Amino acid sequence: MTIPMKQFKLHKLTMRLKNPFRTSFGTFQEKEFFITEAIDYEGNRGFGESVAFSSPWYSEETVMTNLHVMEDFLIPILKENEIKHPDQVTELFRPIRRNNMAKAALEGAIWDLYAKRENLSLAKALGGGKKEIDVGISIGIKPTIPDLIEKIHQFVEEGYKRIKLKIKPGWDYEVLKEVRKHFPDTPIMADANSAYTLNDMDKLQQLDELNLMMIEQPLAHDDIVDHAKLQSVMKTPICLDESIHSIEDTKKAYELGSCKIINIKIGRVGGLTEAKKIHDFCQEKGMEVWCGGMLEAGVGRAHNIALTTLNQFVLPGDTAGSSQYWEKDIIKPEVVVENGVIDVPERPGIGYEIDEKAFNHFTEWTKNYHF
Ligand code: OSB
Ligand code: MG
Repeated sequence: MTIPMKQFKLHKLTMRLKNPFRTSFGTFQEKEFFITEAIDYEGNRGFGESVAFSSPWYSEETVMTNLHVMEDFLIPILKENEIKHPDQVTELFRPIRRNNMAKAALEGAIWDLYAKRENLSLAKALGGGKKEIDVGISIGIKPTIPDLIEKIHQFVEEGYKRIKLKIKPGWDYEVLKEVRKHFPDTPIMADANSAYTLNDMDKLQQLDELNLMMIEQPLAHDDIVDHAKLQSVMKTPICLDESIHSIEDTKKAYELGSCKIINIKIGRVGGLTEAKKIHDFCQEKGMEVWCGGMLEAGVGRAHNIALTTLNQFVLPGDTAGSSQYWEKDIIKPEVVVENGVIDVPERPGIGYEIDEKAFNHFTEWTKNYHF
């Protein structure tokens, strides 16, 4: 059995977040991205989403490098090779260095197409068993502490299972301390997006007082050595995000003791197959994982939900409901969170349909690649 691919499409979309999302490295509001579409001879359509941002702040990839790499290198590889199972795609793409978000965008569409052809939900195709998943929410840096407290109240009320707060030098210990006073028992974590160095050791160690679930990526985006030094003197678990691009990175971080928790993002690690490998390794070692977010539209959100059904995703992820981000999402139904839980769809593939009207509204152009 092969997956006989007739055509690939790249759809370029632009959507606008309801509210600006502020991190230590910059503020997001316009979101440009690609929806990838893999089509077979029977008319089945598999969808993926590219998660790179417009500027190379989070990682070196951008929307435009994704286009260049997909169009000039990755799609030609798919054209030349017969694919039996989506697991092969990672291997086929291996000669192309990094560019993991570009790879994941295409691999995701092939996984969805594969699952639809097999009449399986993407969650089942990946080996996931959960019927529902727990989710938290990530809150950006706010103008004032009262603004932040109000937001947290709202999300705790809505039932989100944990609150993640973005921090940076000048918006850290004092803010978190005040938040803790208002929410003594809420599961709270902090994400620094690489805003600190080992020179800030004292400041970071102070966070140990606040009973945080974890601190995400406090140090450099490409470091695993300094994180090990920091973890050895901190009680709060360190979670790595930016530093982990592969199963190899995961093994090294584990051996060095650079973190106790891993945030798995499908785009950052080059696709669902690699994400699953990281998951399996962490499960074997007893390291907890959760699924991160990249302010995705509905297709990317659906992929995150399917991945999170694997057992070692024991901590709530960042895949909040569609309506937290968008006036209108591109899928139907939209992703709905009730009491901090998403019901995993059982329909074939990603389990959500493209809302053609909304999709066309946000699509700037589409390119076709015939196989
Ligand atoms: O570090 O997880 C991150 C948003 C943009 C870039 C990086 C990150 C984030 C988030 C939000 O924390 C995740 C989401 O809600 O999709
Ligand atoms: Mg992060």
